[in-house]
Amino acid sequence: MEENTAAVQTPLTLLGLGAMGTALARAWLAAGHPLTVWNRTAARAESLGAEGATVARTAAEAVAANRLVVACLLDDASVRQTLADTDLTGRDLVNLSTSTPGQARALADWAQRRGARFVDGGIMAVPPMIGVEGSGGYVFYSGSTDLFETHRDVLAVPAGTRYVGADPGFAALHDVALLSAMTGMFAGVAHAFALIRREEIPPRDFAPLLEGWLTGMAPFVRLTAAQLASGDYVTGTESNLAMMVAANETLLNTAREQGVGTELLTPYLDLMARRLADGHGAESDTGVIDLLLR
Ligand code: FVH
Repeated sequence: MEENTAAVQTPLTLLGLGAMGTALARAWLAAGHPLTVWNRTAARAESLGAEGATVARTAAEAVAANRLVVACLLDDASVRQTLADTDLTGRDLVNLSTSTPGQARALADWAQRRGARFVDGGIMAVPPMIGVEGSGGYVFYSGSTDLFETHRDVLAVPAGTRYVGADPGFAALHDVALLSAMTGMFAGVAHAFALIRREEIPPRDFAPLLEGWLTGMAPFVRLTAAQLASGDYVTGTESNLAMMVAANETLLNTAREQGVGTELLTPYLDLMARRLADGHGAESDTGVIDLLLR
């Protein structure tokens, strides 16, 4: 993250002052960047006005104020609504609102047709991590390389930056891929806590065991990547599908014994069983990925 220095003071506009937008605004103000803000509900901009931001009355006025315009709004629809009556000619638009890759690509097309350069971003952080050195938070960016290079320093103020390519959909794709993996992990965690829920196992004692196990298992993603790259799902496999599918019966039976639903487990276990039935027992579960592709 940038030092609080007068040397780099790119003026910019921020549209959207929700929890994330407000955190971004405070980080840029703290770093000395002249900031114009706009929010649909004007009252949310008042405190930032008192902290040094210029508060625009309309989105059009905010966009007109600076070349660099950042949107951090609820979703794609709110970005479209907000930008509908603005003049984007000559603007560098950075969209940090969560979107699908398709929405990001369509927005990029739309913005470019209106005379703007465009970069999409996927924020891998929660508001308390924004502007905090060493928090580990970062933002995936993709789209116009020129825009990203021009504004790399100011974009690095709130959180680290990872530029993942000229395709404007790639930031959203990376973002959603990581969020989807996290969702699967949360599902597994919910099931694990449900298994012990009625026993005299304090969740607080169980939590460090769970954390340690998940941390220990995380590097397996590198084996998956290596197998996908080579197309060989056997080499490097230590726990093969035949063994895992057999063990899955114990997972399901334990859930039944504990009076716990299996709905969080069965979608994945069913795919493993299908892959085994297709004759891939010596492989790891990397082949499940191929079953998912439609
Ligand atoms: N907060 C988080 O933990 C996550 C971390 C990862 C990234 N997400 C994404 O960031 C976008 C903004 O999230 P947020 O936390 O700021 O969200 P809210 O606090 O709910 O604020 C939403 C803002 O969007 C404005 N808004 C909503 N609908 C419209 C609309 N139709 N037209 C104009 N503005 C709209 C809303 O305005 P208001 O309700 O105050 O008038 C807020 O400024 C988001 O994509 C997350 O997925 C955050």
